[in-house]
Amino acid sequence: MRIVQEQWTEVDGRPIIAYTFTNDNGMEVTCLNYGCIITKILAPDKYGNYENVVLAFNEFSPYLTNSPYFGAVIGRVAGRIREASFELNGKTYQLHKNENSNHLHGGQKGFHHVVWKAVEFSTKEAVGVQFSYTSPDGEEGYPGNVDVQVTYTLNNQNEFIISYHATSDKDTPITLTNHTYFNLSGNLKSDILHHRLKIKSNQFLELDHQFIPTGVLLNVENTPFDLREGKLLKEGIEANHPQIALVGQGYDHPFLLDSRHAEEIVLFEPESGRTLIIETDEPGVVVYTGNHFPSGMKVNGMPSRKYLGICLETQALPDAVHHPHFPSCILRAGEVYSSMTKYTFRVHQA
Ligand code: G6D
Repeated sequence: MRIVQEQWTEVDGRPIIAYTFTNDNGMEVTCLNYGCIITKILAPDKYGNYENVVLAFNEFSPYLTNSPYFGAVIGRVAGRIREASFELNGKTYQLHKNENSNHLHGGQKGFHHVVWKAVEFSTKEAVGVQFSYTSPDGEEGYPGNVDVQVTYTLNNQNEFIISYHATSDKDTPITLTNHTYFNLSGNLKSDILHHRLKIKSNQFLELDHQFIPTGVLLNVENTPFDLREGKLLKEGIEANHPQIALVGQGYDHPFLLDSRHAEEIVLFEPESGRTLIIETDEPGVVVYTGNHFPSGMKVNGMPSRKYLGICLETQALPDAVHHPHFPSCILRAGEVYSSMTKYTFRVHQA
């Protein structure tokens, strides 16, 4: 087990450090104390080649401006909040409108733009870093002083675990996730169209033209959203379905998970044999197939294009503050928000 620190730059006079942890098999994770951004995961293919399986920038400055949230923690509330406002305990709160009239991914200064305090740790079995931040009362319009910890842990079973913990001195909505884009081909040898995705989910959320849940839960049966037996992403992305077309011919949808910690999400890339198993205690996962990237962007040093990576954002359902029939995202004052997602990297022959 090894941890290496490297200072990349400074933001507001604070050092931005890259932490690279390596397990005894050679699997490697690199992350920044800026936005808890994961910039690299080296995972083996079926021939034992370790290659990067996540989208990132090769330099820091794009993370300050036009990042599509590559690798970042998302909060206070992941997803969109309609009209950037919500009512809680009889009071209406107005959030930062950072996408038209709506609030997206925690706002202008969401957790992806925060310099986090970092404390690394290493044992015989695991290595990692604990990030922490106190979001002050009123930040981006949210109530409560919220203490957040995000812990990244890599062990020798090639499991990468993200755990989240938060407390607040006032009732407040909170939905944390990680916005890493995976591409298991390794070093972006291809896009994700020939990846296979399996999700144990019978229902997904209908979106409106602003990509915000309408509140309607749709059955996956006989639709491109039926991933229960696994599906080639190309087949789903190219399907003729109004919800696929709505978001730019792809997925950008929340799925309700039917199980917890039972291989509920499996992504497979046949050429490399890389398999990513995602298990979580969250009720949902937002699947985003990179249908929109800012033009002129370089990803891992290459010109960006559609479908270069897939996000599997395990989380509570977006816009839950406006849908009482969704699992609640309200953290009560004095209670504890706790969430964990495990990413297990394996190899399988096709
Ligand atoms: C687009 O609608 C999608 C979001 O789901 C995604 O998180 C973002 O791009 C990066 O806005």
